[in-house]
Amino acid sequence: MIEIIKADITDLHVDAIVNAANSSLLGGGGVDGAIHAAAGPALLEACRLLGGCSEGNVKMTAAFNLPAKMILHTVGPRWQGGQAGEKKILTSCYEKCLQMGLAEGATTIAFPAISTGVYGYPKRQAAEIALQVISRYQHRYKSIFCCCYSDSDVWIYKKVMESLGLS
Ligand code: AR6
Repeated sequence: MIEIIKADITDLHVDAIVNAANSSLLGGGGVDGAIHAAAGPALLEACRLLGGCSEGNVKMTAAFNLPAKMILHTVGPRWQGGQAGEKKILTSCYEKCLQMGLAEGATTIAFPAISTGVYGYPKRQAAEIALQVISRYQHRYKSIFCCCYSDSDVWIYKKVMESLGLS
């Protein structure tokens, strides 16, 4: 099942939450900053051991003080106008997180709107990619949450769900 919700992803009791990180994996602003702040300093120590992560890939840590069981850290593309492979990279982020979640036994997973904050990816286009990939995996999870941080993002996701025939 695909569920569009408005929430702070750090509050969610799910098996896996996805972090929209940068390639250092050493923290930042936005959802990354919120996850590190809520998980506690042990998360940074765990991330230091991972040796970074390239765009479109994913690395996993425990979730420490968060209610989730694991964090899947993925690095989305920086928007550069759309001709720099951004779509392929963002697709890869969603696919690799969903694959790793399955491999780790997750049945519930929550995604933020990867790349749509600091990295500037147009929100509707990003939601289309997110929902296209997620729809291919929805039957392999109990719930896949699209965790929006604003009412306007919820609206965009719901519109895209309708336009893709998913609602
Ligand atoms: N829960 C859910 N969603 C959130 C939360 C939260 N607590 N906080 C922000 N969002 P961004 P990016 C939404 O900028 O664009 C960091 O510095 C936010 O409204 O967090 O992938 C990293 O270290 C937006 O819709 O990630 C990188 O350097 C979405 O999360 C860089 O930003 C993603 O916004 C990554 O940029």
